[in-house]
Order: sequence, then C-alpha cells, then structure tokens
Amino acid sequence: MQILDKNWQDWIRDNFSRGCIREDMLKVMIKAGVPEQTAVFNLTAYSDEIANNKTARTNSIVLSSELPLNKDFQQEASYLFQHENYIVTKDGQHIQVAMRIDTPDVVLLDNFMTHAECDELCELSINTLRKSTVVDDATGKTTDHAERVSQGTYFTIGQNDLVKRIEARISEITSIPVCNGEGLQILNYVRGGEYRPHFDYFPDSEGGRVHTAASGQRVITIIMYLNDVSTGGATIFPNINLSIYPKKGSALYFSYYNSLGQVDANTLHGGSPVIDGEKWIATKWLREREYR
Ligand code: PD2
Ligand code: ZN
Repeated sequence: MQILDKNWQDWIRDNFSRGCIREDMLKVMIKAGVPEQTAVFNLTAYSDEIANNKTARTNSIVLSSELPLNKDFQQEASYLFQHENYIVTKDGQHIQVAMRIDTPDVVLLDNFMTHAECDELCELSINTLRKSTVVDDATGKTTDHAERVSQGTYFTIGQNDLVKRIEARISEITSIPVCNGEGLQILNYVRGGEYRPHFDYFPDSEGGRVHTAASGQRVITIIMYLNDVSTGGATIFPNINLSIYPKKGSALYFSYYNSLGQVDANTLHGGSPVIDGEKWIATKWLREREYR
C-alpha cells in the first residue's frame, strides 16, 4: 500500500490536530485524486500512531512490535467495517454490524450465518467431536488442559459446500484469501465448559515459532455462534470488560495487530463457563500467509 508524500502527511497531521473528521478528510483526498484505499491506509496509519502514543502514556494497552506483519490485510479488513452498517455478501447474506470497538479492533456481526447453516454445521460435526487441547507455549505441542473444557473438531478447507460457502463469506468480508485460513474449528461446550482467557496469536517463543514458521502469525479470529445459550458462555475480553453473549448466527470478529504491526494485548479473551444449556461455536483463524 502506498505511503503518501510529505505534503500529504503534513496535511493529514494538520487536519487531525485541528479536529477535522476523518470521513471529511477522506472525501477531500479522493476528490484530489488519491485512490480511496491509499487514502484510508494513510489516514488509518496516522490515527493508529496517535492511538499508540496515547496508550503508551496511559499504559492501558500493552503493545509489542516484536512480531512484524504484512499490514495491508488488517487495513482492508477494518476499512469495510468502518464504512458499512450492513453488508450484503455475494451469496446474498444480509449481515448487520451490531457493535464495534476500534482499539482493540473488535466487531460484532449479526446474521452472519443463517440458522439453517448453524444447524447443519453442528450436525456435520457431532460424530467427530474430540476433547479439546491447548498448545504448550514452551514446546509448541498440543496437550490436554483444564484451561479448556470443551469438545471440538475441524473441517478441512473447502471440505463440503457449506464450509466452502462460509469460508468464501469470511474471505469476502475480511479481504483475506480463503487459503490463508486454518480449517474451520467447531467447539461444543456442555454445562461447566469454558475456555480461560488467552491470546489467539502465538507467543514469540520457541514453541510459538513452530506454529508461525510456515504461514506466519494468526492475524484475525472470527467466532461464529451456532446456538443460543440459556445462561453463561459469553466470550469475554477481561482487559476491556467486554462480554459478548452467544446469539445464533452472529459472528465476533477481532484482529490483533494495528497498522504498525504491533500486537494488542487487550485482545486477551476467553469463553466464560456455560451455566445452563450448551454452547456451539465455529472458530476461524486467519494467517498472514497461505496456511500450509
Ligand atoms: O467460546 C468462546 O467464546 C471462545 C473464547 C475464546 C473461543 C475461543 N477463544 C477460540 O476459539 O479461540
Ligand atoms: Zn481464542
């Protein structure tokens, strides 16, 4: 993505410092001939820089620049959600942007999947559920752990028509190619089941590097809620006091990197215990590069 010249950088800085509205600045830039995505990229890079300076002062967000990334993906993904209240996908799904937070980058999408699609995904996975595991940070190996009480299974990329449709929808809204996705994971929590707070990106450790060597880091998570849960089972972000309650068909999107390639530790998240009923979700993790 093109970094604009010094005149434009000065113009962006001056206008932000005068309190101008980002959308108005975008219009002026487009009118002056700057391609829209370039304008969005440069405006976002500047506002992220300000946000980082602010957060460094308040110390409320832990940022680390040790895990460099291709930044363009995140820009394009955020761009879509900033400008639309509704998204109609190519396959005709009417998705509603129900909630967004900019830092960390979290978006709740209603009606991401139809109820029939949710039911079909559960039915297709019920016979292959196995006890879930976690990745050991030190060794990179998967192990059983009390941190994660659920059963799960994976679909391979494009395993069936439904999985292909969901993957295409995710790719369309994030602008990240289908091939960068890990296989769709299905999780089923029964009463008492939980997933204690964790990061979805891999740590910068020997164990973490085992997982990032081929395809790079995870950059985005999308959790799709496949049923309504009677009590409990919210996805929680403890650092920012955010709880998202499962709603059949909705999807929670969050990305972990800002435009400078810094990871946001406020994406720490977990699945709180299911108190009554059960909980079904599908999780998609997207990588920097093709997933191999
Ligand atoms: O079940 C959840 O809400 C949840 C919470 C945290 C799922 C995941 N993480 C995950 O699949 O990574
Ligand atoms: Zn997670």
